[in-house]
Amino acid sequence: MMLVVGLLFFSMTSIFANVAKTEKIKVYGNCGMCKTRIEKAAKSVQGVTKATWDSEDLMLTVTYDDTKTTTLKIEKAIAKVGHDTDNAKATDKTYNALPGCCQYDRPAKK
Ligand SMILES: [Cu+2]
Repeated sequence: MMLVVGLLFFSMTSIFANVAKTEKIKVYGNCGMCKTRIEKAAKSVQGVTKATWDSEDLMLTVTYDDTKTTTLKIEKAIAKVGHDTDNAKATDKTYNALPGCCQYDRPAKK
């Protein structure tokens, strides 16, 4: 009986452990408009439940289901709307199309 309960508990915790993962991703941007754009892009990714970007330290705190998406997918979605991350870069065209106040200093290209 103890073994069954133990096994059940173990399998339940391992399921829950996969449901929501919270990570911080560096996203380059400037202002409140950037914040809205970045958070909207992150939340448009399937599996993302929460996304909050801080314009002070440029960190996006994102909560997602890691069976549905990865941080790289989220970073690519953000790069698509014009914001660089350490693993995904926006195209020059997308970057240049951003409003002037949003044209943040880009990290040096590797
Ligand atoms: Cu902006």
